[in-house]
Parts: sequence; structure tokens; C-alpha cells
Amino acid sequence: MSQVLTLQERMEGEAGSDPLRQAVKEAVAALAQAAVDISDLTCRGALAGITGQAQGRNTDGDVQKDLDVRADQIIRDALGKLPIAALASEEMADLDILNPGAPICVAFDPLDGSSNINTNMSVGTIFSIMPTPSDVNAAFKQAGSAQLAAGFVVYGPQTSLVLTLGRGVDIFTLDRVDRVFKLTGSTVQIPAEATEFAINASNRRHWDLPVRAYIDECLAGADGPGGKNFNMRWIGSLVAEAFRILIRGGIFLYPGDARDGYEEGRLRLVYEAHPMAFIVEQAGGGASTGRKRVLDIVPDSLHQRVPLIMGSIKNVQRLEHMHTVPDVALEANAPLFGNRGLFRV
Ligand code: AFP
Repeated sequence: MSQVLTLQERMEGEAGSDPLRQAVKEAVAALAQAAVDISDLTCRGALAGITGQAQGRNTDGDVQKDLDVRADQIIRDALGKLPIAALASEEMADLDILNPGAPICVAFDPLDGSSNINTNMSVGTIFSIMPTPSDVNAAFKQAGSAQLAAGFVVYGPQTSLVLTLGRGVDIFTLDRVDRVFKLTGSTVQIPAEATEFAINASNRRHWDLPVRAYIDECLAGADGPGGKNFNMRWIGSLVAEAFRILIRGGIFLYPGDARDGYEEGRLRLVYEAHPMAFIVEQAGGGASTGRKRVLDIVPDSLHQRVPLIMGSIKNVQRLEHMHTVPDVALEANAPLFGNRGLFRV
């Protein structure tokens, strides 16, 4: 294989002498190094003392697994030495103010998909880099469109780092020989339309009608109103679903639903949906709540949840269209729920 660019070399070319881009480059390099260390833990599992056992709950009530806590510490140790104004983590209640005059702020989910750890499924790290506002306490009360960079790491068969600096999406694969991320995909583009959806179908009875109508259209297949046969995937790990969509398209849905506490879905806006939306849009896809663009949303609080539908732009637009149709029209088009339907109601 011809000489491939390393992440460091790719970032050098991007950063130039611009101080803001330099700060972003340093933060991404530190996050990448932390990812190498986290990858060592995930690929050794129980041999590294990683069992997926609960160690308590974070301030938002989510169960904290051993790797959640260790990954959080690895990332904070890596970033803590840099000129960063503030950190936010899924595992921290509030902002961690470091150097208020520094140009950037970093939010991260240190270990997403932790319920998969002891089942040897892919897990990941997600991060978002914002410019520091005049009031550092409002670092993560900016619209997602203000992001300077976003990325995620998948600790899977390969350890892959996906990165956007606002000028397209690159994919880097960890070379375990020299423990360096190397460029394996550049200017990644999501297919405009695809026939694969990802949703936790066990929650169907809790979905709003537009989501039901969209999924039922997919399930109705080529003989139905959508005229296409669909495949389904649900891994239970956002980073793995996102990576698959970057490679072969499709649509991921974690909508709000009628369960207590899930009115706005499960995913967090600041350190999951905003970075994912930035990446997906930079790869030509769409990222929506079903009613509005995720990158337009200004967070009210650090850990607020948001419905996230993302992927191939035409699939996302179809789902958004369903949210503009009156429920009565959607119900009228729902023969699948009659006596002969796929779902007995
Ligand atoms: P965990 O980090 O608690 O495993 O949650 C993972 C996640 O936030 C996201 O990565 C998955 O897409 C989603 O939850 C799976 O949620 P369900 O378990 O409700 O299907």
C-alpha cells in the first residue's frame, strides 16, 4: 500500500498558521491518542479488568460502566494539558472550566454503547469542538452549526476515527503496528438514498404516528406505497450505526416516544447528536428531529436529549415529510394495522 497520510500529517495540512485551527489540531491529536489508549482497553476486555459491570450512575441517572469511567479519565487527562477553556462529558454533571481565555471548548461522550461492552460489540467515543463564547459558561449553549470540528471513534474490528473540520469527512484507521491513525477514506459521501433502516423496533407501540408510518412504509416493501424492499439493522451502538451509514447509506432513527423520560428520545444533543449531525451533513446526508435540523438547535441544558433521525438525505426528507402530513391522513394510509396487517393491533 502506498505511503498513506497519518492523522497528524492530514491535520498539519489543514491547520496552517491559524491559531484557532492550531488549537483544534492539538485537541484532535490528544483525543486520537486517548482513543489509542481506550482501544487498548476495549480490545483486551476482561484481561484489562473491563467487565462492563455497573459502577454506579452518572448525574443524569445513566448506569456507569467501568469503561465509561476509565475512558472519561483517559480523555480528561489527555485534554487537561491543552489550552482548552471548558470540557463537558456525559460522565460529568457540569462544565469543567479549565482556561477561560482559551479559544476552544470540547464536549465528549467518552464511551458510547457501553451496554455492549460485555457482549463484545462495537462501542465508541464521540466528541464536539466549539469556539469559546464570550461567556465560557455558555460554551455548550451554541447551535450545532457553530462547531469547529466533530468526530467519533469506533472500537470495533478496526479502531476507526471519523473526523470533520467543516470541510468534508475523513476516516482514519488505527495501525496497531505503530499505533498511529492513518487516512483510509477522504471526502466521504453518504449515498443520497438507501434501503436500510436502523431503529429499535421493540418500541414501535410508543412511536408517534409519522415514525410508525415511515417504518411501516419500509416494511411494506416493493408492493407497498414506498415501492422498495428494505433491510434493517439495530446494533445498539450509535457510533457503529453512524459508521455503517457513512459507508453504505441508510437511515438511523432514535425518535422521541411515549415512554416516560423518552419524550425527546435517548440521545444527548451536545455530545452525541450535534457532532453526529455535523459529520453526517458534511458527508452530504441529513440530520433532523423529524421536524427541524439538529444543527439549528441551541441547547438549554448540557445533558438535554433530542430525537435524532440521520442518514441518506432522501430517506431523512421522506421521514420529515411524514411529519407534515396530518395524522388522520397517515392513519388512513395505515392498512398494515388492520386485521390483515403485519402488526395486529
Ligand atoms: P449506552 O451507552 O447506554 O449503551 O446507550 C447507547 C445509546 O446511547 C446509543 O449508542 C444507541 O444507539 C442507543 O443508546 C441504543 O438504545 P436502546 O438500548 O434503547 O436501543
